[in-house]
Amino acid sequence: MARLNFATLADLPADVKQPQYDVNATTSGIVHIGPGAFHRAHQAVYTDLAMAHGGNWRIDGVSMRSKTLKEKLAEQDNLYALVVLDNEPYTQIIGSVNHVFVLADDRDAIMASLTAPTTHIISTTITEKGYCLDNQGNLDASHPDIVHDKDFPEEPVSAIGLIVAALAKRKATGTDEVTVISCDNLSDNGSKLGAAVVAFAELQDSELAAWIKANICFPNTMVDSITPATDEALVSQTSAALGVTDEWPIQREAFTQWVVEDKFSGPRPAWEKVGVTFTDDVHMFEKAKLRVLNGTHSTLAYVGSLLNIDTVFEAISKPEIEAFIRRLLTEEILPTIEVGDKMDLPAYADDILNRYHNRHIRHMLSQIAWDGSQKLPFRILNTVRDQIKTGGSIKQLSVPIAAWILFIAKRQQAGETITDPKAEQLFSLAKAHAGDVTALTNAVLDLHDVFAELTDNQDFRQAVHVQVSKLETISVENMAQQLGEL
Ligand code: CS2
Repeated sequence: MARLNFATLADLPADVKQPQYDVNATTSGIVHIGPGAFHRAHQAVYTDLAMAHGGNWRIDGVSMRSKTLKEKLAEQDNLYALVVLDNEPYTQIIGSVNHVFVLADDRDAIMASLTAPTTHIISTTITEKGYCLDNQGNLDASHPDIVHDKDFPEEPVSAIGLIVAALAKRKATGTDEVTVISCDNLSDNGSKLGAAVVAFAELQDSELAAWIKANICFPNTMVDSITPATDEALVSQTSAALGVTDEWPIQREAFTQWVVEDKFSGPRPAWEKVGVTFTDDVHMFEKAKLRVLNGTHSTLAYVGSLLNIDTVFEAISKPEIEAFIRRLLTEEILPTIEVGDKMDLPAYADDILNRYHNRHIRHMLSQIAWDGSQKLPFRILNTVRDQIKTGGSIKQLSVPIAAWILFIAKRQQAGETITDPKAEQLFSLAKAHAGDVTALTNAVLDLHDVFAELTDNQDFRQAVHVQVSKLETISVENMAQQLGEL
């Protein structure tokens, strides 16, 4: 079968949407660090649509480690299919990715792109762990990658180090019209990225740090679209439907949302013309999304794993689980989110649960379960803190924490792995306390770099222990009682 590329675009089925601009005649204007599935389903799609309104905004992707994306897309002119799986499915060819670089092999090309006067956006989807932050959300100067980049600033291995190296060169050449945009699921993502970049620059050159603070904007954003990982089934189904081979299509739900703080230090694509919301206050949107969607996602991931459930759809389709998620939202998550009259929060939560009921999407709980030590602080623990501050209940918020601890124990005892920067430490605790979940719970709650001051909060610790003892014996048969009692 022929390959998806510029030459075969004309042969695609008529109902496949295609770029509405001359892709070949358009050059790069964005460098994106971490061009994974979410980026290619979200920002790269908005940018593809925006280029129909003019401008040179194609994207040079920078893979910090994996070579796979570069290899697979290189064979197809960096084109790929976006497959929207919903009640009204469609397929759209995305042309916005211009180059894919790999840090280890393409440093010169990456730096040339980052510092080009025509590059006006540097964006990131590097996941929570990519920011190298401590438990207070500040740059962790002791992080191995940060230590390396301080010693070898010309050969950075962290996104923070790479951005600072690029900004240093842009300061020297006077090409300051660039905005750095975080597209990750952190609270105050742009502010945290900017502070980490300035803090790292300060370690080397206080004048550079001052210049960055004065000249470069780091807008906060909220990003949202459920994007399951690409699997072999998607590759074969998409290639069959297109009639040409696409080695790396992307699947996504129809819903997509991007809210961006209107704070730029240079030009940007006409994103407002394709549905992106620009506002002065992203905070409400990102708090609602992180806590309502990502908080319940992580809860489903760990509770579902204890019940041997594979997907979001299967988990939310169990009435006992949906009833628990609704109680968790109504009683302990929604009360922590101030929206005034700007948002109908209960309706927002209902919409998100309806999205979970999308039977066309196989969103693996095992994918959502990755990086719990990095995700739970933003998705659950900040909500716990707010509830404690107001004297609210944390009984049900303790469930995802308890389920995460049991998830670790279960995976370790089964000889399976977990994806988490702290996997080795977590597994060593699980091994040391095998068969003693009380001791394991105490050991995990003692992890100050995850729980910060909650480590010493006895009410929180007790609440987690209570849920551990209930969830330890949870099963599909008794989950109504175990979850209903919570
Ligand atoms: C998910 C997110 O994998 C996960 O942790 O919770 O990727 C989620 O699908 C997106 O934030 C939805 O916008």
